[in-house]
Amino acid sequence: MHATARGAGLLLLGCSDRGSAARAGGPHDCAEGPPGERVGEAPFVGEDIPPLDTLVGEGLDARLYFDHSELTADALIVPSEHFYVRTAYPDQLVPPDPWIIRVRGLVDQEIDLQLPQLAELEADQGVHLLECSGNRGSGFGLIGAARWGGIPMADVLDRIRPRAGAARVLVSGFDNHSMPSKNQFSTPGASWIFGLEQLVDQGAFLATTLDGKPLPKHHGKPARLFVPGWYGCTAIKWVNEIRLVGDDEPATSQMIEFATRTHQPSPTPSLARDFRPATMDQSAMPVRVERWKAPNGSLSYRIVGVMWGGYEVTDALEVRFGDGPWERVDFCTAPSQEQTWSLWSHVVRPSSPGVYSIRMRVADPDVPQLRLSADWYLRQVRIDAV
Ligand SMILES: Nc1nc2c(c(=O)[nH]1)N[C@H]1C(S)=C(S)[C@@H](COP(=O)(O)O)O[C@H]1N2
Ligand SMILES: [Mo]
Repeated sequence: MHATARGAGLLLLGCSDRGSAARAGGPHDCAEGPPGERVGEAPFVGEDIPPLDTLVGEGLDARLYFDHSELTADALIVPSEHFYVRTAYPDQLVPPDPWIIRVRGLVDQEIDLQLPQLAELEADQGVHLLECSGNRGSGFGLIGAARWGGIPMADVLDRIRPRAGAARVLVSGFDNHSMPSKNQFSTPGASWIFGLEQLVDQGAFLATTLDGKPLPKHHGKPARLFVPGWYGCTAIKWVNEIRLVGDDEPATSQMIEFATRTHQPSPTPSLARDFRPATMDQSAMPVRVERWKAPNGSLSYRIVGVMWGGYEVTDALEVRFGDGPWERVDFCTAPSQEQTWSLWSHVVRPSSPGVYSIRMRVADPDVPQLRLSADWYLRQVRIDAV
C-alpha cells in the first residue's frame, strides 16, 4: 500500500508544475557549488556530538553514530561498517546452529522454522533507510541508508497456518545482555506487534544481508526484521520468535518504551491495536554547511542536507536560515519512490557573523511532517566570517 501511495505521488509530481524537479534541468549536481572554491565548513553548535563512526558503550547502551557530514550524491549508501548501531550483539547470545525462529501462539501447529530452510526465498530487498526513533542530539547520527536483502515476511507468514482469532503478529528477538543498561530508558526485551496485513503491505522482510553480505553481528546476525518506512525500534534484531496473537493483545514493553518517540497517542494505549503505525513522516536535516569563496573574495555558505521518510514523493522542501525567508532547496538527487534519502543543497549569504538556526519544512500542508513542525531536526551553525 505504501508503495502504491508513493507511486501515485510520483505521477502527481510529473504532471504538476508545483515542484522544482519538474523544472527544466531536474536536480542539479551537488558536486558543483557556487562560483569559486570551497574553503572550509561552518560548524554546528549547541550539539553534544559524540565520537562518530566508532562503536562506544556496551550491550543495550552500545552506539555507533554515523558521520553523515560527508554524504555526496554518488555516495548515499552507508558502508556496512559505518552503519549506525543501537544495541550491540548480546554477549549472552549463543546462537543455535541452525538458527531457529519459533512459531507460537494462535497457530494450527507450533513449529521451529530453521533459517536455512528459508534460504531459497532470499532476495535483494533494495535500498532502505533506517532511523532510530530516538535520533536527536548526538549529531543525529542514528540514521543511514543501506542495501538490504532477505526473506519477505509475506513468504514467512505463508508457511504459518493461523488459528481462528489470530489478528496480529508479535515479532521478538534475543535481547539478553549481562550488562544492564545504565541508561534507564533502555530496557531489554525487543519485540513489536504488527497487524498481519500491515507487515505484508509495508513489504516487511526478514533481513539476512546488508550490502550483499551476511548481516554483521551488531545488526542482527543472522536475521532481523525490517519494516520499510517504519522507525528502527520496530526492526527487531536476532529474531527468534514469531507469535500470532489476538486482537486484544497488550502492547509489549518495547512498544511502551518507544511510545513517545514513535508519536503514539497520549496516554499510551495499553493494547497493541491502538498503536499508530511507527512510520516516519516527511523529515529533513542539514548535514554540513560549506564555506565558498567567490573570485571577487565574497563568501557564501552552502547548506547540504538530506530528506527522507514521508508517504508520497515531494520536492517542496524549504529551508529557513536564521530569521530569513523560507526558501526552496535544490535537490542533488531526485526525491524518488525508493525508501531512501535524497540530498539537497541551498546557498545563503548571511550579512553578519553569528549563530544561525536552520529550520526545515515542506511547503504543503497536506504532507504529514510532525517532526519538522516540532523543529526536531533544528540545527544551529556558527558563521565566523561573511
Ligand atoms: N533485539 C534487539 N533488536 C533491536 C534493538 C534492541 O535493543 N534489541 N534495538 C532496536 C532499535 S531502537 C533500533 S533503532 C534498531 C537499530 O538497528 P541497527 O543497530 O542495526 O542500526 O534495532 C532495533 N532492534
Ligand atoms: Mo531506536
